[in-house]
Amino acid sequence: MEKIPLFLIMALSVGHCSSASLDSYNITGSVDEGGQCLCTVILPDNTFPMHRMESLEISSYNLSISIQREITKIESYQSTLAVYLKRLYNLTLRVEKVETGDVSYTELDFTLLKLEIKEMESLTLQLSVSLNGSNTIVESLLMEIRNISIMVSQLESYDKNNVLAVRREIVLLQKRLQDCQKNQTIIPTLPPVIHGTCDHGGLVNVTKPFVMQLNWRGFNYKYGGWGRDSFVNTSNKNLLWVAALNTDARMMQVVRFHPAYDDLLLYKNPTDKTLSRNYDYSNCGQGSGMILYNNCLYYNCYNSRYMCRMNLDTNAVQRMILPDAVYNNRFSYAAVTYQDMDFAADEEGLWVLYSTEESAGNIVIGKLNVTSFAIERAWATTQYKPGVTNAFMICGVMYATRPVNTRREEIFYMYDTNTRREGRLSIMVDKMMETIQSLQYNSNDHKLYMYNDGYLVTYDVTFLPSSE
Ligand SMILES: *[C@@H]1O[C@H](CO)[C@@H](O)[C@H](O)[C@H]1NC(C)=O
Ligand SMILES: *[C@@H]1O[C@H](CO)[C@@H](O)[C@H](O)[C@H]1NC(C)=O
Ligand SMILES: *[C@@H]1O[C@H](CO)[C@@H](O)[C@H](O)[C@H]1NC(C)=O
Ligand SMILES: *[C@@H]1O[C@H](CO)[C@@H](O)[C@H](O)[C@H]1NC(C)=O
Ligand SMILES: *[C@@H]1O[C@H](CO)[C@@H](O)[C@H](O)[C@H]1NC(C)=O
Ligand SMILES: *[C@@H]1O[C@H](CO)[C@@H](O)[C@H](O)[C@H]1NC(C)=O
Ligand SMILES: *[C@@H]1O[C@H](CO)[C@@H](O)[C@H](O)[C@H]1NC(C)=O
Ligand SMILES: *[C@@H]1O[C@H](CO)[C@@H](O)[C@H](O)[C@H]1NC(C)=O
Ligand SMILES: *[C@@H]1O[C@H](CO)[C@@H](O)[C@H](O)[C@H]1NC(C)=O
Ligand SMILES: [Ca+2]
Repeated sequence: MEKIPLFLIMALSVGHCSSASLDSYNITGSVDEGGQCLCTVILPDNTFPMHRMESLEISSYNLSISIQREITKIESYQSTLAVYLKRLYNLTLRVEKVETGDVSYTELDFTLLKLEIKEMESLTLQLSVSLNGSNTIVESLLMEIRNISIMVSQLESYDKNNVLAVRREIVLLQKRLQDCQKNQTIIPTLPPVIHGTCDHGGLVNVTKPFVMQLNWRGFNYKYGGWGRDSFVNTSNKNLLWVAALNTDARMMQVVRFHPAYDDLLLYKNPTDKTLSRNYDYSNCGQGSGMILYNNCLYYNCYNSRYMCRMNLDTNAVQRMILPDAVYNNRFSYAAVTYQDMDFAADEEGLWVLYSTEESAGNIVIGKLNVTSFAIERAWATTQYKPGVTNAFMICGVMYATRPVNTRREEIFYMYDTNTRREGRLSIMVDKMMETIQSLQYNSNDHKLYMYNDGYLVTYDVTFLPSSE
């Protein structure tokens, strides 16, 4: 019996096993004929795969080291990611600001934004490569960065058409204007005419166009009108309105106002008035013949023979039928749609230029009584309305334009309501874009306001002296 532990120790030393596993071995003892004590130990597997176990241990150790390494890697990625996300958020905020027009953007801003986006993109790409592209967070990050990059490019290309280009144009034009003013001190000019009066001999010329800017809704909004309050004694000479029609070239749904000229230039401090209410479009406007007169916006009510008048203070909209007037694009102007009614204002009051079936499409000049909001007198001209591109009134005289070519327009026709006489004349008007969507005169500054395929343009008019 004394030998048993020896056997056991030997067996165990082979297996390098701990004593805890003793129970699992079948040990039987017996005494043979010679009185020797025999002990048999049956091991379930006498060749325990020690080498495999060892290699397993090493692998496991190797694995735990590499996992540890991956974990520290991921931790560092996560902190990098957090930084990136913060920067992305910052970028997004700034792009949004640029997009909503809260800031006046410059070329520098764009260059900076683009540089930063590029840097972020390359860093994130590196991250993605080292993570072997299997990380969804990094993938979505990359996608967001690419989205932002696309957005900035779009904004920039949009801007190229717009503010930057127009601003450069404005600077050039302003310089030319200054030059011109300097030269004018030498060249004798026509005597000045007091604004708001008719103490002159009629229209003789208009200046080169002065481009203000692109309308606030963008390049695609080619249709509409803009200007200031055209009432001689207006209480708000600084207020500017811009009515860009929807892209259907028909509906005026929203009108924007700026309190001053600088605000308009920088797209600042806008007030928008929406004319539709809960899918009711009846108070919306139709065509680009609208005008602001004595704090009221006058326009053709949508899809109707009615004239609309919205009070800017109360937002109340009054409607009045324009008897016999055709509407819904029956006799609009050449190259523009739905301008069946063209409102005009001058030193003598408010007018509406329209056509009737009886007039066979020729222009009818109606004088509006703003108290009763009705036509108090009308004059029939012999000028076919679709044969002219637009018209405006100065001192009771209607002037109409027609195209010479894509860059030039001619004021070629006039009708004097004071004498009931019509006549021909030829005053050339340079234009920036091809189509005149709206053209009206403002007696407070002797300017013509033109909406030229989305661009806001003004001209100064010159009059003959009254002695002539
Ligand atoms: C040990 O072996 C005997 C005979 O070989 C068998 O009867 C017995 O059940 C075994 N005991 C264990 C715990 O395996
Ligand atoms: C464990 O890591 C060492 C050193 O990196 C290497 O030599 C060995 O082959 C690895 N063993 C296994 C099983 O991966
Ligand atoms: C965005 O980052 C710029 C410069 O790093 C910093 O001046 C600005 O305050 C940040 N804006 C926000 C909203 O975190
Ligand atoms: C990335 O995965 C490929 C196979 O999908 C592999 O060959 C390559 O070694 C991996 N790279 C890294 C850095 O893990
Ligand atoms: C990226 O833009 C696409 C389409 O403009 C949009 O479907 C996607 O959700 C945007 N992805 C992110 C991460 O903003
Ligand atoms: C003004 O006069 C100068 C010299 O007389 C001339 O070079 C320049 O072109 C003129 N500018 C304009 C706008 O007429
Ligand atoms: C009218 O004005 C334009 C632009 O200022 C000028 O070039 C032209 O000579 C003027 N025409 C007349 C008849 O004064
Ligand atoms: C404008 O005001 C002046 C003086 O207050 C007045 O004589 C004139 O009739 C007014 N014009 C209009 C169109 O109301
Ligand atoms: C304008 O209408 C009002 C109210 O109907 C009337 O009292 C006034 O005489 C009209 N004015 C003219 C010039 O007809
Ligand atoms: Ca007009």
